[in-house]
Amino acid sequence: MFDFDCIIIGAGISGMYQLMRLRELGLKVRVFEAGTGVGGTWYWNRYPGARFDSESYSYGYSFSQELLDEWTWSEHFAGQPETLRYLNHVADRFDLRRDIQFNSRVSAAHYSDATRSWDVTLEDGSRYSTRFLITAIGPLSAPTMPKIAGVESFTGRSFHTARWPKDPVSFEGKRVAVIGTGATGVQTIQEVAKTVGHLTVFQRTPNWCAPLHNSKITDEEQRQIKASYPEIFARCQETFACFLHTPDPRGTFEVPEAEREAFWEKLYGERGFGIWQGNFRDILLDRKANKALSDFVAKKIRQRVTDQAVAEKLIPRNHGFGTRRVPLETRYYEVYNQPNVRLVDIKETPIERITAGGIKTNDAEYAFDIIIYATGFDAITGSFDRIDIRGAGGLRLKDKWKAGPQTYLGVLVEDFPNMMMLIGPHTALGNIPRSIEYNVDWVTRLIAHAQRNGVTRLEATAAGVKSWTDHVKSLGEGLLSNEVDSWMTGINRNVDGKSERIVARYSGSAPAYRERCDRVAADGFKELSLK
Ligand code: NA7
Repeated sequence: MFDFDCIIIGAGISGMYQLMRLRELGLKVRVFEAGTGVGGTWYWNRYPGARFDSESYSYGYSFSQELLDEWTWSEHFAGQPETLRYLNHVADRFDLRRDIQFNSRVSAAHYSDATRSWDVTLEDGSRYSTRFLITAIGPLSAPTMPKIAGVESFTGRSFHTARWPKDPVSFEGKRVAVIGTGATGVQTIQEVAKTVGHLTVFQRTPNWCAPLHNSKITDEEQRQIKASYPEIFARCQETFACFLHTPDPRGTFEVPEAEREAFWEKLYGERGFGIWQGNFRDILLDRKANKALSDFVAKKIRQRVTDQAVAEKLIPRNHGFGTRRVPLETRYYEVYNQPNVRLVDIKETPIERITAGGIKTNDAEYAFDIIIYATGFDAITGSFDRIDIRGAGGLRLKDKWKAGPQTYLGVLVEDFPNMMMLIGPHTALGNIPRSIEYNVDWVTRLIAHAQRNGVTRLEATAAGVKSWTDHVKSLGEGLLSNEVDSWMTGINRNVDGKSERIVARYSGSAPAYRERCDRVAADGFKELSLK
């Protein structure tokens, strides 16, 4: 009756796994993917230095023991090329490509109540009907260029980090500019600095960065990792945000000062997100605790940067440690000790325009061969906004979410029947593949339930959406991160209408999220409207 039982938009980590699970139900599924290959985030973000900040062995898929046994991560935090190879391996191993249509960007999806189905249109005008629609479009997939005059006039080469070319770009002997110092900018800067002729970093807001401490996985470590996958994933299931790290139960000031400093020293010297996710339980809630930790990290920055005027510029003043996403780095601060690297604070000297030859601030004109825009994404809702999604009665999702997203469990939206979102707004982010696997399994259970019971129209109720949205908002209260502008609070001043903070993500614990969703499923999805 329809072209497909289910259309999935996106062949990243979530779309690939969802395809596998729906095949098991015997459904006819098609994945539409804008890129020429699988991998989503890891397909698009091939900028120099792109790398995991979560331990590789906690990040890969956990659903297949054979896959775990046969894949060998080479580093504690794998670089993008290795991750993309991994995802291609998964696609081959599970024969996924036969149901994925590449080079196919979805431009519109309209629901029809008469047929209880979705009409999906691709950019080339082709159209397909489907009972169910699943968005697997990621929270960070709509890159944004800065609103700066003259971007088009630059005659050298320029790239947004999330649209990096497949062919290598050489920086040798080149004058390179990087705009943006988020997690992406930091990774890019430290890599480009290794070979560049001269590098200029344009920083608007410094971020609190911490050392990644990456290394190759030794044979002995490899043996241990492979033998302990069940424990690794069990641990991820227990922790707050599915990382290997989880908050220390002590409050910052319950611990004597010397011990506190020693604990922070230890965390600063350890791999990964421990200093952010494995710190005292109150560092992201208590202003004084947060200030004490921020002072500790500021001291580290001052120690690592030779020129103290530059160090002061690299220390954030408008937010505390961990209240924005913490970029993990490898000799990032030392980059600024190189004679061929310059930091321009554009709060002091704003960029006026991009010129044919470079960048003009209000006090100087800089010449460049290459400009790199590490300016981030229209996060969380941006990837939805770019598709003309219309639900029952022609209601636009963009209008529905004008004042911020409203969802049921982050998966369903009232008035948008038969549409399910993977890692949509109001879901747990954290160690994303762990959240993805849960999300996909839950959606699969819902579709199986619909199949078994002859349900052809499933929808969140108004009460269900209100209760979940209120819950998500209340969880965000008191969090210092919700008092700060960042992509996590929905701010992107390069996009019209995105300058007011919203509560866009679920900030409770992942175990609590799963418990809530499990209850709904165990209860036969009675909280939904099923017809
Ligand atoms: P982010 O974290 O949103 O960072 C974007 C950076 O670009 C940030 O430093 C911005 O400064 C800067 N930016 C954005 N627009 C401008 C303009 N117009 N002028 C100057 N500077 C600008 O994106 P990332 O890609 O680094 O990271 C996103 C997530 O991907 C990351 O958290 C990981 O989870 C993976 P601002 O801070 O707004 O002043």
